Amino acid sequence: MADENVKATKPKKVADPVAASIDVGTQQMIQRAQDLGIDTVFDRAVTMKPCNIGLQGICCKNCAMGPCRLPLPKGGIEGEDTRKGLCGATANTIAARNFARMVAAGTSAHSDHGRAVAEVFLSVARKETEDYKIKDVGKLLSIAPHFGVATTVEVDGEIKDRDLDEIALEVAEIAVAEWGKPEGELHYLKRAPKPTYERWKKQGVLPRSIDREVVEVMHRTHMGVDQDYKNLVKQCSRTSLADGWGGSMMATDLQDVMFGAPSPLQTEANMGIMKEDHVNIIIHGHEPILSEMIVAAAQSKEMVNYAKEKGAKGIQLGGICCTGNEILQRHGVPPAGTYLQQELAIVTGACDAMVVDVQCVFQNLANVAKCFHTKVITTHPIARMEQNNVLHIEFDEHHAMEDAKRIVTMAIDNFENREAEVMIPPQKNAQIAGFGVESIEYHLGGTFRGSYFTLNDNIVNGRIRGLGAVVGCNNARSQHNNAHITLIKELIKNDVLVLTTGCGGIASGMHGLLTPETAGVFCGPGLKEVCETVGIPPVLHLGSCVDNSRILLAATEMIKAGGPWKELSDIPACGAAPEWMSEKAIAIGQYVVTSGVYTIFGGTLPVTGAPEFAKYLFENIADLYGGKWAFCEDPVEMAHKMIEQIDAKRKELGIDKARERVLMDMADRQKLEASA
Ligand code: BF8
Repeated sequence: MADENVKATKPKKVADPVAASIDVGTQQMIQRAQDLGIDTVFDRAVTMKPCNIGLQGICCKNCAMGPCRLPLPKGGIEGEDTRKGLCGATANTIAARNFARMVAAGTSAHSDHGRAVAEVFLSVARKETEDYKIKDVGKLLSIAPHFGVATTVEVDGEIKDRDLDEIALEVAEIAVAEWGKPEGELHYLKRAPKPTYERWKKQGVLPRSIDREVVEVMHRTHMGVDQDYKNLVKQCSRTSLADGWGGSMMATDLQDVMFGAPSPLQTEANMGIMKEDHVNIIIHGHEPILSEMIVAAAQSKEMVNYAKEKGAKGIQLGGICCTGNEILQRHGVPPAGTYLQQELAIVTGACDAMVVDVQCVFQNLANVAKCFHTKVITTHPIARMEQNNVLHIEFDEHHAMEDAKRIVTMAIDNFENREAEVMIPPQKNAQIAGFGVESIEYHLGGTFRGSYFTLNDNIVNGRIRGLGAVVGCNNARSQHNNAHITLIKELIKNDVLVLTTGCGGIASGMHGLLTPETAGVFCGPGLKEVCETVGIPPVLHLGSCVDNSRILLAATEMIKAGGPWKELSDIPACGAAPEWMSEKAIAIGQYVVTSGVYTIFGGTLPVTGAPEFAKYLFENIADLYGGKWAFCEDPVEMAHKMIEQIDAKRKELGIDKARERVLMDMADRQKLEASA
């Protein structure tokens, strides 16, 4: 009896806030939640251990004879790997199937987002909506030829510009068809450098249509279909290309057409952007179709005046996750935090409404909101929540502004209902965001030259050692933001220019790495010189996760501008997702590898339980595409693995000596001059 009492009063295990995040504001809010008896993802990560077999990718639950679990013995396997499921599926098959399903899910998420954007664009082109317009005509004209749509027409022997409405309609119809066309291949694949495209063709991985590749993954991974891990990986490549060079790329482009291509702008990042005396609306999710309208509604005089009538000084918008990145890039709306801070934004007690659409949204938001006055509003027909305190206001592009105003009004009306003491952690940092293919060209190429020549030149001459794309999520299994920031600092210290997207971008902003001044503090001498000369940060934020397509196209522009590289796999560049958690990250990793780039993930990778399959991804796949997967837990070691790859590429290109010259100090140079 006495023992039972002891059990009943045993304190609940909770996270150590300092061990959970490197951000002081986040630590404060974790502590506050714990003081109020509210559990957050950080606490749940302490109390719930992950399944070790699933973690290694070797649990098969694709039929009702299973789940079959094939644990890898502690000391590994010597000789033949005889592990098999009831049907005989090997560890390789099981891990490859699971991996393929992650690629399919990630591709679906990005591409369904892209489809929604394409459909809204079709409504615009058909003039069925007043609320969305073509904002960036230049972008439309630049992408039209990639869909095979002419932008000029010959009339009586004279070349004339085609009617814009006609171009828009053709582009929209062809774009929408990319998801389900019965034959052919995706139009955008030919945007890749020719040798890269030819490799894909030779390997038979040119995606036909987006939906088809995803369906084929689901078929091939059904019980008793594809039982050759190499053949499954081939379909992973084809499907992931349908994401990176398909759904994601079209999402980015058509969003730019409707909402404008981003250009660099200054703002702030972290929860400290919320204001006690303002109505705070946090926009969370991924599709900017909704968030664009909320921004417009919240900035309207009518809504601002209404907020003032209700006793607030104004309306403060903040973003979480990638929809936050979308409105950051185009409007300078500051991010309130990364993926792991979504619950904490409510814990401030100052969040009057959290408006969500799709992807990366915790169901626990509803539970946290029950402890405060916050209204959680779901807006997407495919993403609702079962809890009864969640409101659902379905957003429809045909009356988008009306819906957005309804949501903003609801948030304003809720301002006076704040009950708990408001506690907004003051931490925030200034940042420059809004980079893209066009703005990198402008900043590094100059207005006259307008090309990637300067970037190429600085890589060839060694001031910039290479490029590192540091992208992706946070993961509550590791210290929030630590791996992102440690990795990025180590890369820029070693003269690697960093491109970032997703929550990696938000983390960089939160920790002050997105300012030009960062160069003087953290960069190696070569990168510092370039950044200070052209006035850019050493870490360039390129947007949301679908905007990884901007990184692919920036690399393609480098090839077009001329240089020692002919295809993507020649460029001294690497990709990394040090804190990944989402299936979308696996899809991204696979298309980056298939595009020819060394890609390293941190945390865990669900392939390690099948050593032969893992070896295929870590080594052999490079023979097919030039890129390969890697895995490393420690962010400093990860940086050095990337640098090693970058240096190896420099050597292959014969530009390794140039860098040695750049790194000579003044005394070395004088010695050299004296001896000459
Ligand atoms: O698409 S980086 S946690 S928000 S999945 Fe999600 Fe990962 Fe953040 Fe953006 Ni991308």
